Amino acid sequence: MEITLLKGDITLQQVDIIVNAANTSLLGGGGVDGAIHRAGGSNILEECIKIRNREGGCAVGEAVITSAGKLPSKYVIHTVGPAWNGGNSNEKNKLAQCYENSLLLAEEKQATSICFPNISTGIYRFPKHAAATIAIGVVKKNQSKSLEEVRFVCFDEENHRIYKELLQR
Ligand code: AR6
Repeated sequence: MEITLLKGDITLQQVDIIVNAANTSLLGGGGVDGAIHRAGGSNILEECIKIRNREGGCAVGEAVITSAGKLPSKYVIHTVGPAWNGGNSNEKNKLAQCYENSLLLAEEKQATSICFPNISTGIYRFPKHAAATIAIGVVKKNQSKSLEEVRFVCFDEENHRIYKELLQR
């Protein structure tokens, strides 16, 4: 399994699965969540609403999967990162769970490629260096048999620089 890094827009990625940094309502929002729903069209939201009606939404650290609508990927995994609250509210474990549970769902779908955004580092204000360390740590430990590529897609320059540095070590 190869870990790759890209600075760009996750909605443009041609991979099996892209991951969305959603919220517990699954009803969309700003940031990457807004971009994915805008580019993917209403089918994604309709599937999210069905999951919400069935399961009451998605808890922090958990992940659910829908099709990808008009996006070039096959599926979207919606995971809910923790909002940063000073670091004493289990935020680090919850963020690790987002990556772990997304990778488990990807394995269930026998996906060969997946793209992650920098979950929680935007509106939820998780410190970027700590978030990147967690994300890379979980992906490196991952035992998936199907995945050939895990791509980190950074939207902002700062995250891209941090990932570049951490992945070069
Ligand atoms: N492609 C890749 N990354 C992106 C894109 C994009 N098109 N747009 C933004 N990012 P955020 P969070 C990056 O705020 O912190 C939403 O309202 C962005 O630069 O999207 O987990 C949800 O509904 C940042 O590095 O998600 C929740 O309410 C990263 O995506 C809440 O925001 C995550 O930033 C979740 O907050």
